[in-house]
Amino acid sequence: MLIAITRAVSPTFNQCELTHLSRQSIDVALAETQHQQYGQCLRQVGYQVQNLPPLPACPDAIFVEDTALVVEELAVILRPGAPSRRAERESIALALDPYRTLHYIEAPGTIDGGDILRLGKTLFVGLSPRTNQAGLAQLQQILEPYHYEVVGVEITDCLHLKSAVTQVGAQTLLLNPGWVDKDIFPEMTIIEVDPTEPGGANALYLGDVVIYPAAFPRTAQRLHQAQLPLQQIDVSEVLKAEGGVTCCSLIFTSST
Ligand code: CIR
Repeated sequence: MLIAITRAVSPTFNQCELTHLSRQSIDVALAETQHQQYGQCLRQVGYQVQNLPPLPACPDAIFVEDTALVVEELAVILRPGAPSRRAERESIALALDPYRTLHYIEAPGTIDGGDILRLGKTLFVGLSPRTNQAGLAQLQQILEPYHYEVVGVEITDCLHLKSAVTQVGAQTLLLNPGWVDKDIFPEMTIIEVDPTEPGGANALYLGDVVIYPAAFPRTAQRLHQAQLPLQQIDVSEVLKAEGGVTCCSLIFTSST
């Protein structure tokens, strides 16, 4: 069974963390509608969507990706780099507990899930202001028995590694070369974002479908040209909060 864990928009979404963007007013009602459409997209692809209740005390709680890493063998409850986001962990742990054995990143380690790009058995981990070496070392230790390789990656000028690069095909990445070095991925075909759309590197690859923000039409054209099966979606309000399409779900398979 394909599972997607999501979380409803916080009524306090306008108080979200911002690092590289200046604050623009978020229309919370519109964000809710867009979030429902996002959930609908996942359902159409075959995911059973488990939408958790909002956490009003946590403005950024819609971005469930940052709180956990789920692999086949286990789940890791991450420790987000922004202190305002740490209270999101508890309910994510409760939601994942039925599906996986849980491991935890402990202080002083920090990792945001937006910094983890998984390609097969390799996990590339962005060394962003949200993710530190202690967090990376703990992740390595947790995953070593299962033969995952954890590789630290330098990024510049963006929030997370997956702001700069995401998977869009079995052997294809979508990447902003200004934010991450494409030579880190020599075995992959690279599609670069259109230079006028630096924030366009975050796509959600689901095998048969690539969910992609409507806000980046020029980059979308490049993805169409590569014959990737795009499903475009309006996520304008999430983009104002420095989020993207990967951030709003935790995607995994379950045997139960
Ligand atoms: C934050 O700064 O934590 C949120 N406003 C945005 C998090 C986006 N998450 C992600 O890209 N994985």
